[in-house]
Amino acid sequence: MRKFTSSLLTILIATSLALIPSWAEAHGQFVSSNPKAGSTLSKMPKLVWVEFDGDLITIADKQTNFLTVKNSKGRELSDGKAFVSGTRVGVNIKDRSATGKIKVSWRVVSEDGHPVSSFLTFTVRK
Ligand SMILES: [Cu+2]
Repeated sequence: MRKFTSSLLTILIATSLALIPSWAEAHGQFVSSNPKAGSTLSKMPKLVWVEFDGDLITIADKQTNFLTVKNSKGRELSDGKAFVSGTRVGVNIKDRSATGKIKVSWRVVSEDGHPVSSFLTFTVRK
């Protein structure tokens, strides 16, 4: 019964979140990323991820956590399929030829059920 109640609560929270525009607040805190924010690399990594200080909320069959990786022209470099593993959201890079300033943006649902969105940048210089 408790399990049913908590999953019902999760659905209710997620449904109400979908109706609220995203905003950045200090809920789930950014902890780390690959690549590091502000770093310079010689090649695009295969995988980009962002880590938070608590588990991200996922709901079966529904995407609640988003991560995009774009070049300076705004072209998406990932395969568009963000995946969550505990405290991390990651995405595979399909175009690893990109250079210049790369922007990693996210919108995730943090452990307390609140949406968190922000971004970081890194640079690829061959
Ligand atoms: Cu919160």
